Amino acid sequence: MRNLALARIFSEIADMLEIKEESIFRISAYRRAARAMESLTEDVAEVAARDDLEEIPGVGTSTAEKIEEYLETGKITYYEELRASLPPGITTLMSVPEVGPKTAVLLYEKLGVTTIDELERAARQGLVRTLPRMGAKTEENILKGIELIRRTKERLPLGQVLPHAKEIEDALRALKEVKAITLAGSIRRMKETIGDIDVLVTSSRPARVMDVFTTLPQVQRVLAKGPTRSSVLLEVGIQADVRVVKPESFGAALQYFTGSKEHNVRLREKGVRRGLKINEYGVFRVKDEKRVAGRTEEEVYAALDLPWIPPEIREGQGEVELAEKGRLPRLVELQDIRGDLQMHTRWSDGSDSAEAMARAAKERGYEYIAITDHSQSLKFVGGVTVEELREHAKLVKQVADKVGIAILMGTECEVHPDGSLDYPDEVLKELDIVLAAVHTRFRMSEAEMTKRMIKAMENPHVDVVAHPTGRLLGQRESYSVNVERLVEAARRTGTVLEINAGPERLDLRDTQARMAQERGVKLAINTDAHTRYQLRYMEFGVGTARRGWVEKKNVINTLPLNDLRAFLRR
Ligand code: DGT
Ligand code: CA
Ligand code: CA
Ligand code: ZN
Repeated sequence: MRNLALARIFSEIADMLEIKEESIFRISAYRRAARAMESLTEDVAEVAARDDLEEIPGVGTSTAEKIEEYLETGKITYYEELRASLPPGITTLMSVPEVGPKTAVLLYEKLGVTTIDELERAARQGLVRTLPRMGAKTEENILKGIELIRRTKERLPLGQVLPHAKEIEDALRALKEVKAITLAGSIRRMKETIGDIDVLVTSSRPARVMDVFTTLPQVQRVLAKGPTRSSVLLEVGIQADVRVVKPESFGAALQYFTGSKEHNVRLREKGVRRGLKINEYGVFRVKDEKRVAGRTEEEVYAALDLPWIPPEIREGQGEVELAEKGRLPRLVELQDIRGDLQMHTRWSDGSDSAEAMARAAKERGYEYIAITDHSQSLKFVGGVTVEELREHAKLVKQVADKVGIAILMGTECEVHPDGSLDYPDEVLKELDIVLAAVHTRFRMSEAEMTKRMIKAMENPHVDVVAHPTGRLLGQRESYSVNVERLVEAARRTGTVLEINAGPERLDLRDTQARMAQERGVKLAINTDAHTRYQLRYMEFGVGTARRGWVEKKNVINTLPLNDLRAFLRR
């Protein structure tokens, strides 16, 4: 799929136009196009083949032409020309959080910096602070930003990797020589970032599988090719490994290569105590090497007197002990989700109408949704005024009737630095659901931020705290906040904490969600969709919840509508 490559190009074009101080309309058109490419669920080449590019929200005539040029020729002339007109490396510098277009140009012109390594050196030597408008604080933030991209560079967010992994899986499954195929490794465990893609196959002709795999169009470079195992580097910048195993070993291999290492160590220890050896080929009796299991994963666990353990909790965090006692939690499943309680429309910064969102939600089989646009002070994302909010509430009723889905009228209400909310109580009172969130003034001390958020939770109209820590994977650390104290306050005030399913958020993260559940806090799993396509992010939120051992009974958007309404009214 070329979608992500195009997203990257459009966002780089926007960066370059920003450097050139072009009109903000053109810049935001490219940013919108980049976002559209990122969230498009089908292959952009297929949309182009139907001649429907301009139907994609966020794609206009000019960007559609560029997409076609790219699909036909593999490049975009306009992009190449822009690049050639700027000093080298400027957009690379802009990939560092804290470095905007003006700063990038300044760094290049005054310090001759063109790479991230050079930028790091200059910052360490204290040269950055000597530039106009910069100080020691900016310099320190630049170094932190560099460290952040270094740390996350070799791993990619699950949401970015999974579509590519599924493409490979589908391409190989289509071969008549392939009998069984599954994704293993951290993808199967739904970890928030992925180091590489692991695929397992059983096949009558391994050599054919290897040939097809190593010549897939997504492959940039073949790293290793063998008779039953190959590794490639994909265009998106991640490695993929495919292994062909024997049918009698498929379950054992799946168990082994799903990991985690820590989980596997626990199992092997358990095996040793029973005179069993466990490896990727099967489970064997030590005394006579007899194979006792291997064809299915269930068999492997059963050989150890264990029930099958869901991949998401195979992290060596107590799951084996619980399985021994037969007390594994009943983890929430995607099918349990009856609605999505955070989404944005064109009324603030979303790309679709409330009706389009409602229709897409209904198609997913949801019983209800909440429309939660941004509140009035967030002008940069089209925050909704009180008058507009009341108007929207009326419109939402009509949309609900027309589409045939229940719609809760809500808001994602900004929490001011002093902990007060962005709408007065009498307005909040009229809404079906109030999400409170922080999008401004991130740089408070931990004590101040914690106080700010707890104050918001103490408002009786606040039902949910959205993306409680504010982190953006690989882009921004969470703001300083004491999550334990948030959880404690949530329990005390009966406030629900969100697991935001956006692949760059996943916030609360797995371990925090687990702590919240243990301390008696209810959770909501919401996509925060800004286009109708992003409703599919629910999968990542559910994956994160499962990794946090979260049970259905603790997730409010698994409740039938009436129970949910009663819960929100309490
Ligand atoms: P990743 O790729 O870093 O996101 O994480 P994984 O878990 O996919 O790790 P990966 O790809 O290195 O290996 C896949 C699985 O194979 C891993 O979860 C457990 C198993 N595995 C790999 N190497 C070892 C090892 O040295 N010992 C054991 N027990 N298991 C291993
Ligand atoms: Ca892996
Ligand atoms: Ca691997
Ligand atoms: Zn938001």
